[in-house]
Amino acid sequence: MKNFKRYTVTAALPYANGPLHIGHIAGAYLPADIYVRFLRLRENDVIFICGSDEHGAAITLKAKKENITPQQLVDKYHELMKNAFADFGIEFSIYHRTSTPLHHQTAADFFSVMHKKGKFTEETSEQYYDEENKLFLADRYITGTCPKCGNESAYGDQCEKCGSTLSPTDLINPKSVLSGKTPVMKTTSHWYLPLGEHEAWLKEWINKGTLDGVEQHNPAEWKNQVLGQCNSWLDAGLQSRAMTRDLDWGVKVPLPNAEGKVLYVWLDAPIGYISATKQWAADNKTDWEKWWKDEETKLLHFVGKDNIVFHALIFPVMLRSHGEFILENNVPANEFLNLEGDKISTSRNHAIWLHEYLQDFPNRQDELRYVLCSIAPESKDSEFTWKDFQARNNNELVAILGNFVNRSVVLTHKYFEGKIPDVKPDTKFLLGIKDAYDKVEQNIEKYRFREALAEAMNVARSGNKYLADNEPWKLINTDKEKTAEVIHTSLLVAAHLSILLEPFLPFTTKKLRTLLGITKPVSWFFEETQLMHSGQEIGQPLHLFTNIDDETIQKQLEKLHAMKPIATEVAAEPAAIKPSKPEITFEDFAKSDIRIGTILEAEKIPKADKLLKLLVDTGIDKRTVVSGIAAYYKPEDIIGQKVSILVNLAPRKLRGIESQGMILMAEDVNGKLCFVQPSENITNGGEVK
Ligand code: B3M
Ligand code: ZN
Repeated sequence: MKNFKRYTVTAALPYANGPLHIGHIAGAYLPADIYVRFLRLRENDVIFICGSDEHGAAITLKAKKENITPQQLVDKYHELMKNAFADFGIEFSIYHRTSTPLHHQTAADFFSVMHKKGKFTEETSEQYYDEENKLFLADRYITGTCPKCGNESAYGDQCEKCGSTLSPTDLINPKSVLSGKTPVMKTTSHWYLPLGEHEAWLKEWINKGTLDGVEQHNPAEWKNQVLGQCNSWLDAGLQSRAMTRDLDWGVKVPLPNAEGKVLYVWLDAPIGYISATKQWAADNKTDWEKWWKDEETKLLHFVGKDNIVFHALIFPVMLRSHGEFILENNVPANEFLNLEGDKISTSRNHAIWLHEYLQDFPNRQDELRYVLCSIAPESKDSEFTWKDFQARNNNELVAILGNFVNRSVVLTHKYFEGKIPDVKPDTKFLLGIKDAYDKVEQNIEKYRFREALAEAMNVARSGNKYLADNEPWKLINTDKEKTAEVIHTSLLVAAHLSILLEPFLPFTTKKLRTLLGITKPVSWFFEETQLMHSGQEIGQPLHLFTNIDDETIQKQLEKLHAMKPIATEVAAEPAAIKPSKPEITFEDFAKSDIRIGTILEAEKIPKADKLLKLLVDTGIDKRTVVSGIAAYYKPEDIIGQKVSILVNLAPRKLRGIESQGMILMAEDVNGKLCFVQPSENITNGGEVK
């Protein structure tokens, strides 16, 4: 077995063209973060690299649809994703971007080295060209009918309906996304990576873990699904792949006569790990090269299942062709996480978005981290349901972990003035607890995070059992000395939990250490005496977790169902669209006086589930309006909200409160309501006409 001095851990660079959902987190980022936190606790030298993947046709296309530049698009999502990761406690050493000059230079240099060494072949081919816009169409810029399933809006690289991988010439009746016209065939040339030439050494490296007979990694540590995917590609025979594209957004091909050509996004993105490391090293005034070129560095790529081939076959070919780099030790990829009986889908809006979870469940990052780790799709697809989330929170975090800590602290205050009692703890019992370190460690090292977390939670279970067996609340009447021993021991178990659970629940373990009076930064190797000493003051009892009620879960379920895209709902249920009302004249309409206002106050109305009482600044006055929106908005969330309000509606009494006007709401086919707002900031009193 090789010994390693340091770790370079990467997590897939997400495309900066949409927010993150729980599938991304469970697939790559949470396991990577747990692994890195574990390495840091064990005082290893480690860097944790990630950033936004900001190139590629998917980005230019989305920018075009939103009528903004690709740079504006990636700027927007880069910030959103960076913040969501940070808020969720995913602690990268750096979260870089591939649109930076440093990355462009690094990727161009990498390409040049490979090119000089003759690692590419130049090939010409016929490709679709949009004559109106005078450009070659990237695969995503062509739509047409899928030859496999007949879907009329399949893309040139993939049919999202049946999942088939396509090439643009497979499409029946192809159309340019830009002009809507039928594209023509035109000759273009590109640089190809002849992957077939690398098959022999890839087979040896993947399956034996050796390169020219020299040990590199242990294939037994690779997951079956990763080996399986690689071997099925290798068995089918690897084809040459074009490594450049005709596009104007991306890293320019650093060669003469390459006008209008950029590097293929899957060539430049993994180099993004290297450029990010360079930036991190510059920021920290240290050397970057040892993290990528020294044989004693363990390089690991955490990715989702759809990224396996790029990381386990193509990137190694690039690194070896370049010649100066080490290859990765492992690609511990996860499978997919499903949601409430269905695949997570961005295009169908069937997802739980990370930034929305963080808004809906403020300061409850660890609850989601706990559940996503407990159900992580480590060896096969798995499923998230809100009911299961609730059950794991209430029955495990609250009832086992939170309860154990709370009881230990309460008893310390009740019998020992809130201080660690000055007696020896129960060393025999604690010995059993210490076994957990080995178990957690062995599982984490094999990338079995579910099992590792379960082992750590077993320590809290043992703690509860220890309290139940010894009954210190009874023991105190007969044997104060023994009671002191039990309490001291329980507090030490809590201290161990604050270390064992640190990789999984970093927010909670920090709170727990503060509660226990542990002030110094912790290490996996700490002795008990380094954590706790007799007389140490314990904080006031608190609940680390609280129950999540049915109503909260129901709201999330409703939100998920309401999020289904309206277009499909309409197609499925055309009757749900109400027919138009009878015709009116302009004069009829002009009788309505609609103004822009701001909600100043909002409160629930007792015994009226649907209604909220609002105080609205209409610009004319401040008035009370009763509105039937309680199922969709929490009072505290809508204070300061701009609304449109019908101000000349005759006042009417609702539940004994006089409502002076009506807030305008838009309602979709499912009955979901949302405010009708001006698209720009208009002062209160502004007229809607
Ligand atoms: N951006 C694909 C993805 O987000 C791609 C990963 C790049 S890792 C170098 O799934
Ligand atoms: Zn299809």
